Amino acid sequence: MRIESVELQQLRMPLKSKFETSFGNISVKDFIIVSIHGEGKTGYAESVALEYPMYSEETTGTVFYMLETFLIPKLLESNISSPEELSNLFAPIRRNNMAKAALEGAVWDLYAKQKGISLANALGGKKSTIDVGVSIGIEPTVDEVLIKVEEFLSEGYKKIKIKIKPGFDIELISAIRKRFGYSVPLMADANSAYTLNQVDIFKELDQFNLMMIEQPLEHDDIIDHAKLQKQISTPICLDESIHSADDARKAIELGSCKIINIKIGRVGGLYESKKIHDLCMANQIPVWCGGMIETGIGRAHNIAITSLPNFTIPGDTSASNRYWDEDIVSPEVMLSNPGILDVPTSHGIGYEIDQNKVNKFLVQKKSFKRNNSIVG
Ligand code: OSB
Ligand code: MG
Repeated sequence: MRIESVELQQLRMPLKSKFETSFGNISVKDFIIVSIHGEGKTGYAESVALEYPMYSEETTGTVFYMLETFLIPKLLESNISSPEELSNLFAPIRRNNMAKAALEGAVWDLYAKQKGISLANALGGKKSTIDVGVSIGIEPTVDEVLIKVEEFLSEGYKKIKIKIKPGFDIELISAIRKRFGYSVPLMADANSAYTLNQVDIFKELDQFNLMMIEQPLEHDDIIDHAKLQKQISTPICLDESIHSADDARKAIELGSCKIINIKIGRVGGLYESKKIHDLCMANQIPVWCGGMIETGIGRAHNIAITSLPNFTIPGDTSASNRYWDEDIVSPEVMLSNPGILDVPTSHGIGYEIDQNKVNKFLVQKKSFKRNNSIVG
């Protein structure tokens, strides 16, 4: 593949309304768009790190630093023939998965565009549509969550994910079941807010027949999760704890989870996501695609990976209007039918980037050329 230059654009985009989790609030998405040019085509991806190191240790600032200092120079001094080769190229650099994934994703889009195929096809995805769900944040009251659940159910979302934290869990889930019944595909995400000492809460949650409980315990744990899974019937799904196919293998071996949430950024890119997908498929562990409050660029990447066959559970890739008054892609990501997104068939990610809209939120911009010099 011919890669000539890379551009970073940092944006700050306000959310329609604040999104609260057990680790904190998000009201602005501070992120980076990576554009890679070659052979007259441009590949795009966005970094999913948050402004503060609340979900993981990475931030928009660390991603920018890692990209400009190490990852982009490495890419521009190498000659790769396919995106899979980035895995070895970046291996000497420890962790910083979201930074790696942002660059790798843009290379994948460029690769697909240079080949004249969709990103989904480049990854081996066969589905033409995907079923999607929605993630609902913590609200000041149970009633306010119920209003959101009602709103998103009316849009046809096929999975409702509810954020919980100690003191805002059993009563909340019970109220949702009471109001909307047991046929609603419902799950809870704790974002590491509990410890093994609180096993009784999870035993009580078992009665609500949740599809799964996501990351109840520490962000870096797979041992206590295995102990918890032995004591409860609700399947545990791991998010924060899984950073690679090797992590997934160990968690499966220990019995730490029965389901895995794959986030492209958290695991270092599309190639690693595919490896986790394949490993889980071979072990009868279903997967679904998580979200990081992405704009349409990141959503397009999520849609493409979800077209692989073992993504059998609806993910968190909701439509653009879930978080944005106006997205920066055209067309916006829209449900084609209730709870369904079409997998684009045009080249690459299948969405155009609207630079006029990008400019409205632009904070800084930097370009890098093949001879390694910063040009602007
Ligand atoms: O734990 O899945 C999570 C958002 C930011 C950080 C972590 C998580 C989330 C979400 C929202 O649940 C997913 C989305 O709608 O993009
Ligand atoms: Mg999660």
